[in-house]
Amino acid sequence: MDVVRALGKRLSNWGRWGADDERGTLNFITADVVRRAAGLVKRGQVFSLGLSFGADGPQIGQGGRVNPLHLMTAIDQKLPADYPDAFRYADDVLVLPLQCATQWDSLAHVHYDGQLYNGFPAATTTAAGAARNGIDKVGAGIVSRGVLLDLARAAGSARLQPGTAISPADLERAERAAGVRVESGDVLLVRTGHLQVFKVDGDRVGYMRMMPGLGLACAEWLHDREVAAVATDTNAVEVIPFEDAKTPLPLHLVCLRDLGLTLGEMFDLDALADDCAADGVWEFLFSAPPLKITGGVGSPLNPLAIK
Ligand code: UVW
Repeated sequence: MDVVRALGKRLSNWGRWGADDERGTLNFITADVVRRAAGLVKRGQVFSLGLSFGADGPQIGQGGRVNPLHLMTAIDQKLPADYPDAFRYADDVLVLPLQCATQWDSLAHVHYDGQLYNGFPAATTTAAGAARNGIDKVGAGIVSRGVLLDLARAAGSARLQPGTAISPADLERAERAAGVRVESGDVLLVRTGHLQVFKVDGDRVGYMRMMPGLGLACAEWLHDREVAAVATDTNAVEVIPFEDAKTPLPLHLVCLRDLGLTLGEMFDLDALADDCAADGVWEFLFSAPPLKITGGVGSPLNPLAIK
């Protein structure tokens, strides 16, 4: 943990946007950034980057995370009131862990040494939810320029192998391959190809337990480039097994708690990557507003990329 503490202290954004800030690096998404992102829509083609929320999702029950339970509460119902007899309706209910499929981790998701991002006490998260840094605090986002870096393609492979730690040099190689540079306020999407372990192989355990991902050294790169949020096609953004077996989820700790950098997980980037490879354009308007779940530490999503 000493490495995490030292790096977190050096890269800390606490106080940068005021003592009450609960948005962290999303503050890099200025009105100018949004205006320029809107200008990237040329063909009007929309890509859904979300997995479906259903019983056949990727979860294996680890840590209490299960796939969604979808129940019908009304089928072919008619209202008892004085509606015309021909009117019928259906209703339903969904029970799900907020982290079960494509999602944002809010800044209340992880902490160490008793403090969340911006120094709020970890004890502000209770059975009632996150009073500080909850996902509801970023309801007006997250819309910006999206940049896709396809690390698998840049490495000349369909998928990076589980346990592959992505370095800043790897990110820059993918930038050069795409002819794009990640800039202040961007949402960075990193494709590893690992989602195919679930989607193509149907191997949920293989998908959820080990994965390629960002190494801890990428935290400084994300900080220097003023990335607003980062998302990948894996369950953890960062590499598992961890680079130091004694320090689990170090990138989560530094990014969420010290930088205030929102993390996105289980994004389906395959169709978008194919399109970007075909037209050579790796930037687009990106929109993935979280649900305003009061005190939520995450939110399920259907992110969109629009080219
Ligand atoms: C944890 O497992 C704590 O986090 P995540 O789902 O964000 O990888």
